[in-house]
Amino acid sequence: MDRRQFLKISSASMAAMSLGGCAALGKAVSKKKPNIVFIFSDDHAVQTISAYGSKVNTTPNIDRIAKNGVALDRFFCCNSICAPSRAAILTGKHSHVNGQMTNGVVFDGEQVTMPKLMQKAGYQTALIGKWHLRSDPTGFDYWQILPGQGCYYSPDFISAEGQKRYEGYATDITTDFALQWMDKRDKNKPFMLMCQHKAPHRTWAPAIRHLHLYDDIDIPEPDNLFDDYSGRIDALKDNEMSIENHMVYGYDLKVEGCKIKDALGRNFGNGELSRMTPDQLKQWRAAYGPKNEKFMADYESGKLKGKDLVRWKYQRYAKDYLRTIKAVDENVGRVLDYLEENDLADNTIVIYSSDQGFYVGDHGWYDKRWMYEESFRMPFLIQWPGVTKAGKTISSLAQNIDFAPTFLDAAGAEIPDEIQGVSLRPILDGKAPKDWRKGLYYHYYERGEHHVPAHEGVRTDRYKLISFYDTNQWELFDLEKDPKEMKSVYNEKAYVPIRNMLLVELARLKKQYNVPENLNRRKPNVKQ
Ligand code: SGN
Ligand code: CA
Repeated sequence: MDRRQFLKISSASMAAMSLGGCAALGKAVSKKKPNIVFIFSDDHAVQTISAYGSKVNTTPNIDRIAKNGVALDRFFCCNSICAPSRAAILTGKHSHVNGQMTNGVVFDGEQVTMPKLMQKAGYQTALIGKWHLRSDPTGFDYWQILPGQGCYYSPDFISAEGQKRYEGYATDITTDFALQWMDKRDKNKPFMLMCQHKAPHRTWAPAIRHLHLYDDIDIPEPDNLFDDYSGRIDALKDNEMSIENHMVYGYDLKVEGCKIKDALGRNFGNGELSRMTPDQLKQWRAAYGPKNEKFMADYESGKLKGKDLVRWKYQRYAKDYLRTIKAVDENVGRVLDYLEENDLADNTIVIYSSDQGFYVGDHGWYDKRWMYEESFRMPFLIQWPGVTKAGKTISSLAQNIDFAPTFLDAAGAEIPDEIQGVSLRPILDGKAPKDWRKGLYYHYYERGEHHVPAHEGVRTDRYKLISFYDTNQWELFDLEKDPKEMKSVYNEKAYVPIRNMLLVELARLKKQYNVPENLNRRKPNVKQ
């Protein structure tokens, strides 16, 4: 749709905006439709946000959203990988329905999506930053996206006019574009802005101003950094995402020129360096160079080996990951300040979230994909003037398919029946309705990078059942007794009733969401 067509449709729907639509805003302080600012990052683990009790860093600006509004602490994705999570957000549907089951396929932007419905409801829509869905964005009046995964330094952006490189740091530039768009938008219409950062995605390249952050401290290690994977399925041992074995020295760990290979025989360098200005490169080398020299000396003399070497890698990785989060947090602050300074805060819903969680040494890993809590959970902090009760934590089960219906609800628009998620509005005051959902469905389909097997499962308030169907293996976790999921109780006699209850719930959810039998199976299911 071109801009003229959009204006026609949006002005028609504005004219059609009924009193009923406004009434749907309920207790909202303003009679005007609220704006929505959706700040979204890539791979940001809940355990690295202080509003969720992080032990490793503080995020004062992200926390502002939780203080002004609420944090949901049982918010999950339906498929813990980038493009599928983004597609679920845009469509309000599970991966098998919206077609984005893996990162490898092109998103079908012709289907009904929330941004298009928001336009119909009279909203101006903008998307800035990481997109990763391979097709051009649809349903946005303005878009400016990173190609593919995007880069941290001197990033290229693609807009309707073509591709252009910008000097600077991606997290800052993405926010610059977002603020510029808010300045130049049509001030007579409500708006939805999706501001989507590349950070803190691999290769965790910090901004120059943060290169020395955390230099003088040790980041606390998770208790299960040295997980031996006993008591769970065999596939855990076969992962290719461990800090010990699968970090590339030159690439992930930023030991420039390092020839040591990882367990997969890799020893390439980091492409960000070739995108830096001479001055940035000088500062980068001044920060990493002396530390890398010490590392090489300790490694070559045999002083750094075994668990100490893993610990060194963990520190290098965790510090860089947290440094990139520092820039995200600062930029969240810039957006919040902008809204406050421009009298928009009282009528704007602000959300901070990320496409999935991440392992920050938990289970000895980096990356995501598994249905275990650290990558299954997503941060979700929301301030919604007149709806959220300041400072509350909400523990009702919620999922990324709920974004679309929540936004449509806020806009006073109809939520089409085909949307599988539900509006979160009824739980945002902390009092969940009695019939609120009791189980969530999850399905990861890929069988590729990082060697995580395909699996599906169900999570309730307390339990999680996972089916690794390629090998017909199951896991069951009692999250109250074993929050870190270190031992499956699937085969324990005491858990047979729970197991049966979860099997029924899984079947019920699959029926509810129209999951075809044997979906993604290589061979027909064998009953266990
Ligand atoms: C890249 C990363 C992987 C990551 C996938 C998916 N490798 O391939 O570590 O799991 O993206 O991430 S990298 O060397 O290119 O960084 S996702 O967030 O886009 O789904
Ligand atoms: Ca991601």
